[in-house]
Amino acid sequence: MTDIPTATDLRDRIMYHLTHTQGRGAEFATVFDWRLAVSFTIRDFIVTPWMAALRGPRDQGAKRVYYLSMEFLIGRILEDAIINLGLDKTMDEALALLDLDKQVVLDNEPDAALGNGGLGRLAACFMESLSSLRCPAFGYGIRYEHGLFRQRFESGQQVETPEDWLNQPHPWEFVRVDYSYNICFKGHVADVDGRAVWHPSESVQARAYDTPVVGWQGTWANTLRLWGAHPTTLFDLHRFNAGDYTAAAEPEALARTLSRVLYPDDTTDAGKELRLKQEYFLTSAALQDIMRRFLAEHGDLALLPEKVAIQLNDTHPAIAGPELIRLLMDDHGMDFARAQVLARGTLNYTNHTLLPEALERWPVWLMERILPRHMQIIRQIDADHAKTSGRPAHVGIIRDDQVLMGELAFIMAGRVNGVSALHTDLVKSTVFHDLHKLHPDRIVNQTNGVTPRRWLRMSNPPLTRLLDATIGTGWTADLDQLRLLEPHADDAAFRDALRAAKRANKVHLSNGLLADLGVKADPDAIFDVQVKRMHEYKRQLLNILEAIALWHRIHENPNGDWTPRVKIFGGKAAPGYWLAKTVIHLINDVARVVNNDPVTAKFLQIAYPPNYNVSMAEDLIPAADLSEQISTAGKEASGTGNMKFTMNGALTIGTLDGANVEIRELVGAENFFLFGLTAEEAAAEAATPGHARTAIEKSEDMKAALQLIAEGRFGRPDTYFSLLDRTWNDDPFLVATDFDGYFAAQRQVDAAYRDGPNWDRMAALNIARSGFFSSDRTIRGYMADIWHTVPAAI
Ligand code: NBG
Repeated sequence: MTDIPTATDLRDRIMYHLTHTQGRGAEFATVFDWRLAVSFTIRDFIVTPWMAALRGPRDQGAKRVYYLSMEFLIGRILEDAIINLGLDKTMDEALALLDLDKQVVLDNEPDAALGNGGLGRLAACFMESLSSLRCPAFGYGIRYEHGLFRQRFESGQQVETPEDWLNQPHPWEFVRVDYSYNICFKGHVADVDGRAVWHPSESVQARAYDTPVVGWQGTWANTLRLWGAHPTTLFDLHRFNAGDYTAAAEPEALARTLSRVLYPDDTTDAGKELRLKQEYFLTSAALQDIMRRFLAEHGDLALLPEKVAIQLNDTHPAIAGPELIRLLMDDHGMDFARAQVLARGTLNYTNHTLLPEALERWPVWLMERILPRHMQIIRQIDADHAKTSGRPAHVGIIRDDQVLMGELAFIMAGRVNGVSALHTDLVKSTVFHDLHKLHPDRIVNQTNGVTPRRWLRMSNPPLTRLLDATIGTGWTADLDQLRLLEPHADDAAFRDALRAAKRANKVHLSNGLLADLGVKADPDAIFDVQVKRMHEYKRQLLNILEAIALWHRIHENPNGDWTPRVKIFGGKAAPGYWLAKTVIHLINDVARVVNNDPVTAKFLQIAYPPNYNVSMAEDLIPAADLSEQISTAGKEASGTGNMKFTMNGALTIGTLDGANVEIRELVGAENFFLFGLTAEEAAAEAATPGHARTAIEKSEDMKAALQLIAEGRFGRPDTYFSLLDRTWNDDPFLVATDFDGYFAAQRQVDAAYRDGPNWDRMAALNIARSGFFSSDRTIRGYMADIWHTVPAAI
């Protein structure tokens, strides 16, 4: 930023917005009024770089990147913007002049929870890095009125309530009534002189709501454009005048449902007509907007691949292939072959999961009904691919009367990428094995990353102060500079300072856990954290069974030399995912018993704060000593929480899965607690009949833990009957086989933690070697290998 204001300037600007934008006098202002006044003040500083970021690429005819995603898990915006603009110190002073408590103001902002988990949070980190790197880009998503549900626990069980972030004015967005597009559904396709003409029978209007995303140092801000659904027909005045108010508002209500709620599941095919409509709504609005801008700037459609790079975040926007072809053919009179070449030169697809239930497929009859013209084009793409690639019959896009969205995305993409080295290898050898053989150059890897501005500088002030003082501030924009810390790992004074920083975060968290949950977390105990969506493959069950087995062992030897530990869980289960909800119930049941057990209380505490979200992650991760990354090998595509923990100085206990593999390689095997089967071994084991029973019979600890649950020591046994039955007889995610290895690795953690200086040394080396996991590195990779773009000039 060029003109840095003084604190009194800032104070005056805040007062101006309080009075003139909020229309409040200071004596009546609520925290909400102050937060909006502060937000508008900060927003003013973003507008100038934002305008420049829109004008510059237009004037220079530069290539733009378009990131299409059904999810952007943004969290709070205000503090991130303050820090990226370099206004943190000045703002502290300004708020002090106004006698305002900064934390109270920041905490007033609701999380923008427009995502489920890793995929959505990755999109948000990418938006920040795109701006920090000055890569001209737009993010396109949906402006859900209700983000991810809120989670409460009632008698230990998850209860969902609607999230309501737009129930109050959202100060960061600008509505663009002039950027509206009709999105059509259903109807029929007529043949007019050999050309297809779609006569849709339904339509809604997509309206743009723009949020600028400012990058580090405030020189650039790209646009996150979220689409809200509005009716295309006005409400029925006749019916209204006749007193039928409900019927009069029907078109409005119908349209609104399209952007009403985020589907609360990122790993199963929702199989719902509304979901397909949402995906098309986003994709069509984005592509119409991209085409409008492109034509205004360039005119010549042949330039499309040179000026436009579109990234499909998973298969959710995979209808983009047929939609772009449709626009080029039906609106611009292009023939199919040429349209397909241009589309393929423009589109790219990121795969985020190998779980079969998460690979989207739509029944042909549904696709035909909702998008009849697109179904025609899909058949054309498939037939053309069969002809040109000589593919075997079983590799088609349409199989068993279903449209396979992964295959469609792959065939329509210039580049397909996985999200970690291991995942990309598995993408090649499993889901897209046949397509990879036909197109051996198409799949590339781009290991995920996270933005160090939010996940270090903003969320971990004690560590940030230590880093700044030790190696300067350059790491913020160039995370590889963390390497400069390495020599300090052997310096006792540095290690003590690192321990003090971690302890400050732990004390802060501990106070919160006591106030909110009544859990007494001793800041000198190991803070052992597993936070992520609740899913069987992520194996929260393994973690809680280990806690039970440990509790049991402490009881056998209550005077033993146990290393105190606080286990912290956080995460939501999809509302219909019964097994995941049972595990939540179990964790809460176990916590209640263990935390109140006078024999074990000083050694083991379990905390499960409800409603895990981005803001909670910002509190938990900096306070963690131990990061639980214990998925069944081969199942977690990458993980991104694992990276956040590492750069905040937590050590990992984990399997060789996703990006854990790369984390371990970089931080060094001696600074990582490894256990468990490899992906290859896990696949073989899962196919072995009776594997779970065999493993349980061999493990005294696991058997004891299961026995205690079955006896009803934590809650009514019938609650857990199915869970136990599945664990003994099925156990597809190999909790039993990996149990003993996990238990042993945890005892290594105990021993390592008791040697404080060595633990701190390992933590320092984890931080020093985590630079690779910046999303700046990831975005540079996409720019070089996939989008072929360069940063804008200053
Ligand atoms: C998730 C994977 C994670 C990965 C994120 C971001 C989906 C479908 N996939 O392992 O499970 O880190 O994507 O790539 O949400």
